[in-house]
Amino acid sequence: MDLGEGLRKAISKLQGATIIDLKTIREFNKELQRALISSDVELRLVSEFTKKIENAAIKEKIPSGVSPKDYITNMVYEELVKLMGKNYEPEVKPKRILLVGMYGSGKTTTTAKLAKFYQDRGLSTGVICCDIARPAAYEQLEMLAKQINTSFFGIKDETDVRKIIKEGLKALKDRKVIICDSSGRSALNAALVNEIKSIAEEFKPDEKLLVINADTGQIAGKQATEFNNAIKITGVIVTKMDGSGKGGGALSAVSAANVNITFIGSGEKMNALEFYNPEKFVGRLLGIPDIESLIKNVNEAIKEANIKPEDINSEELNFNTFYTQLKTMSKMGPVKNMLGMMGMADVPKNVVEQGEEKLAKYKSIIASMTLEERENDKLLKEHSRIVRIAKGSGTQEKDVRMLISEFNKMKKFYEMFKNDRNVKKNMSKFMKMN
Ligand SMILES: Nc1nc2c(ncn2[C@@H]2O[C@H](COP(=O)(O)OP(=O)(O)O)[C@@H](O)[C@H]2O)c(=O)[nH]1
Ligand SMILES: [Mg+2]
Repeated sequence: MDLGEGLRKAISKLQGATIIDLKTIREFNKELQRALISSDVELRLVSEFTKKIENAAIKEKIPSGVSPKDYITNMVYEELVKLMGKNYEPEVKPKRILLVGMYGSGKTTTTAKLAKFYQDRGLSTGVICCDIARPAAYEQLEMLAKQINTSFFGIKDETDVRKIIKEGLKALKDRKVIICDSSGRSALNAALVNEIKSIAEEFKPDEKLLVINADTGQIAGKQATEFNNAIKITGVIVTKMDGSGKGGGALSAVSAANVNITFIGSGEKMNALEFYNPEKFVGRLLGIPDIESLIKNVNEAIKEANIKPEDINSEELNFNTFYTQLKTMSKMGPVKNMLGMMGMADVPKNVVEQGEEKLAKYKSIIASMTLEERENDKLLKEHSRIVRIAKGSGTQEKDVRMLISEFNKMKKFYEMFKNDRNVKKNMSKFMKMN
């Protein structure tokens, strides 16, 4: 369970609460603490954090019209945002940047992304390969550098990092921004620490950024502490935020090293680099819909799939609307994470991911229903109707039953959806944008 999941669990437990009393808050805080501690957030920080929530919840009056759940959720969100630092705005000026981190965290990719970032803003850039551990590190960075049209420096099979840096700085002396990639290990050991210290001494970087993969949980804090002890890092980059990880470990890392997140890596492509934004980050962590990226993704999907807003907006689900809904949802299927961002994390996946063939079958089954049956699904409890519909549509009884079962799943989801104010709010916002 990552941090976000733990926090979401705690928040969902509040759902039933009608009044906020000390007991409810303490129970909630216990869950919060468990989630934060299991993500290696410092104990002191955890206790400060939950104390604040307890105080605010007990002393502050909950405004009328706000449910306790929404109120506390929002408070947790705001506290986390505070904990997670400010918006990042990189200074576009000549500088040297050193990237460090574990093996596979995304250092080499990010080295090139950063070079492209500064280059796109008018500064000449160059990259140095100082990864002496991984056999193909040289070729990987060389290839990426070629791809983005930036200068590359490396010495193949050289193991003296000081020598690489010295010569690299000479070769790239006319470059405004120089970014240095370094070796990773699966665990930080004395050899790597010494190597990184040597690089930092020789390279004299203005920024020393720790690269963390978004699905790093527990150990991110320890990594940050160790790298910080070795070279005093100045910031964190969280990569692979486009994947399943939600960046839970970053909270531990920034609190352990007392630095901020700078950039977010959001894909393998060279332009998949975003400025860190705490609201967005924490929203994602907690499963609170991220309306900005949502709108963007949804708009793209809608354009692609030619979906009309009224296709989604129906609040009543019957067999008349089911087919359209199904079709819409299956068209949206390819937009990864979208439903999750909308707060619809519990949407039945197998209902959303329908094949064309199955959809066609469902269409003919629904066409064989009477008008009455389409509006009132309860009628389909009668066996004789199912037999008739199967015959009429040239399908099997089991196909009809399957359709009914998926209809019921969707219906359940619709009920939940109708009752969840967050989802509704976002949905209507999203509908207005289209
Ligand atoms: N999806 C995704 N993949 C990434 C991202 N950053 C890096 N990767 C991929 O992760 C893998 C490891 O990256 P690499 O830069 O070689 O990591 P290093 O070992 O730290 O240098 C590569 O396959 C990259 O393409 C990202 O932001 N999103
Ligand atoms: Mg690498």
